Amino acid sequence: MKTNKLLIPIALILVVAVLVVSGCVQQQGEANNTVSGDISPKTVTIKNFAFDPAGLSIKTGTIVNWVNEDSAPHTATLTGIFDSGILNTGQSFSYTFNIPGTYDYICTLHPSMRARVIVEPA
Ligand SMILES: [Cu+2]
Repeated sequence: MKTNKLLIPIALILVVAVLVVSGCVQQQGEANNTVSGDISPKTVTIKNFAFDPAGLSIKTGTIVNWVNEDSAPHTATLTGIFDSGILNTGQSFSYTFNIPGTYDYICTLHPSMRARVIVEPA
């Protein structure tokens, strides 16, 4: 029967097509991992007596750079973890987050200034 002879090549084509499609899906997954693994430095601006952004999610190993663009002095402080000391206008401070967790920090000069960095596993 000619019909049965045709079935094998058709089945092979289908198998190859499935392999090609799954290969593409895998490549997309790798691309997404690259994006989610972004550890490029992040900036928190201090302005109008506030940290901006007040909530920042980053990957382990990311450097965060605080820049005081306010007219008043400020700090970025989490006691025992990091402390910028007093940052006058135009001054900045960097800290590298190497341990996953939630970091709630303040300005010691104005304790109502609060913000958070969430560090996710790399
Ligand atoms: Cu302050």
